[in-house]
Amino acid sequence: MNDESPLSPVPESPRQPLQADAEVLVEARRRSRRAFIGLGLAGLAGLGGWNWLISQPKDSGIAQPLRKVLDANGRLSGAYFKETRLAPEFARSRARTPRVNGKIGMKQELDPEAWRLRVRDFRTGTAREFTLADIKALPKVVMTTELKCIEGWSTVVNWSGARLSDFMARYPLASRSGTAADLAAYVGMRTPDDAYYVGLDMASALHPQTLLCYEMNGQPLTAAHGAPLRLVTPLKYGTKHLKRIGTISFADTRPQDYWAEQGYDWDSGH
Ligand SMILES: Nc1nc2c(c(=O)[nH]1)N[C@H]1C(S)=C(S)[C@@H](COP(=O)(O)O)O[C@H]1N2
Ligand SMILES: [Mo]
Repeated sequence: MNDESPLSPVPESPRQPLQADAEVLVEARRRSRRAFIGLGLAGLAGLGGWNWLISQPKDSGIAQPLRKVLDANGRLSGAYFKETRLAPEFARSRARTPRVNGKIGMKQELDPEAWRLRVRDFRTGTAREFTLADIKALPKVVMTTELKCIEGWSTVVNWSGARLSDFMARYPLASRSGTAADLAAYVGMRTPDDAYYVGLDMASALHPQTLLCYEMNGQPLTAAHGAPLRLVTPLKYGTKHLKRIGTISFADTRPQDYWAEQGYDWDSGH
C-alpha cells in the first residue's frame, strides 16, 4: 500500500527489500491484469453472491473468485504477493509455550461463561453475539507456526481455532449486500474493555492461516494468553495477535490500531 505512515522504520539494508518488492509488483501487475480479463467485480455480483463464492475451489485457502476480485480492485496492490504466501509450518514437537507478552485490555477478570463475541453487521450496524460454542462449531484448523514479537523473540506454537474466513462466510456480516461484491476493506478487533485494538486489511483477514484461536499447544487458552478467543495471524508480528477478542467490526477505512498509533507499521507483516 502506498499510504505508509511516515513513522515506518527505514529498512537497515534497503537493497534486499527493494529487490523483493520489485518482484512482487511485477507479479501483482501480471495477476491483476489477468483478473480484469477473467472476472471482475461486476461479474462476481451477477453470479449469485456469497453462497456461490464460498463453494468455489480455493487458491491457498481463499476462494478463487474472491482472490481475483481482491486483485482486480487494487486493494492489495504491492501487498498482494505477501498476503497470499503461507507462513512456514513446523513439526508439532517443536512447539513451546511463548512468554506472556502484553496485558493491555486484560486487566479485569473475565468470566468465560458470560463472555460473548460481539460482531457488528457492516450493513445494519447492529451487533450480533456469538458463544465460544458457535466458533468451535466451525471447521477446526490446527497449525504449528512461529509467533514473532516485534521485540525480537519468536516461539513456535501449535494453535487451534476456526479460520476467520470461515466465520465470515458462515455469518456474512462483512459486506453491505451479504455478497462478496461489496465486502468491507478492513476488519477491526478490540478487547472487551476497548483498551487494545487492531486493524487488518481484508486480504489478511481472509488469509487461510488467520485464525480465531481457542487452543494453544492442545490446551484451552489460558487467561494470560487470551482466553477464551484470540487472533492468530502468523504473517504478522505478535502485536496483531489480539488476545481476549471482545468485538469485531468491519470498515472501509483503516480501523484504529494500538501499535500503529505508537508509530509502528500499520500492516506489521514480516
Ligand atoms: N489484548 C492484548 N493482546 C495482545 C497484546 C496486548 O498487550 N493485549 N500484546 C500483543 C503482543 S505485542 C504479542 S507479542 C502477543 C504475545 O502473545 P502471548 O502473550 O500469548 O505470547 O500478544 C499480542 N496480543
Ligand atoms: Mo509483541
